[in-house]
Amino acid sequence: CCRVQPAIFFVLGGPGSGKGTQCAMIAKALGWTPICVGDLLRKEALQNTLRGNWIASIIDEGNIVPGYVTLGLLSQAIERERRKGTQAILMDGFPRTLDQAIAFEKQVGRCIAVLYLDCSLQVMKQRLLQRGLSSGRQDDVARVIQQRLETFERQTSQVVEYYRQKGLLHCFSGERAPDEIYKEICERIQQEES
Ligand code: UP5
Repeated sequence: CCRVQPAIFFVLGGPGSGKGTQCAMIAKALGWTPICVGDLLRKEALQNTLRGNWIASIIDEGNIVPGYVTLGLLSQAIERERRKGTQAILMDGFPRTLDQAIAFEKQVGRCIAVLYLDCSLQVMKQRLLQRGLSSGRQDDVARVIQQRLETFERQTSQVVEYYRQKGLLHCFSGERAPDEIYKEICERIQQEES
């Protein structure tokens, strides 16, 4: 019952900046656990209930699901990991707003660091349009991609500033090959640990 909380790293960046790709690579290398918040929400959206349909409609407009819903799902997921004795969690794509960042701090705790993937809007858009050809994700279509990019600029950039001011932000250029980005992130994590 008395296991310590896993260390939490937030992985942020615009839609298509490579958060999921990097989380998978780092998690595999370091034995950490990735939690893709978008996946948790998409799973909920599949439930054919009022709540599920409501979440689906928000995602399909490229908007942000209210923090209390996301935090509820996240708290359960973190608790499952805590019971398993997970050492560290890579939180892929959360928090999306400043309110969510502050609510997480109050309800769950502090993150250790924030890994931010910096990518131009053009590159992100191109990647998502390309992925949309085969991903089957309903939000990987031009109209919703545009909306997701705007939502990111309007809301999530404030979160990035918040962590920059706290000195927790680690910025990486997300426009290089996945392997290069991954190596730089791992080096930075090792520096932090030593
Ligand atoms: N790719 C990746 N890295 C590359 C590289 N270095 N070079 C070239 N190509 C690269 O990658 C996207 C695509 O780019 C892939 O085809 C990949 O091969 C290629 P990925 O690693 O998936 O990027 P990622 O940043 O994870 O993109 P994703 O589309 O998953 O980001 P989103 O933030 O849009 O999606 P997410 O699943 O997190 O959220 C979806 C929706 O859920 C949100 O729009 C929102 O409506 C909702 N949501 C909330 O409301 N609250 C939350 O807290 C989280 C989500």
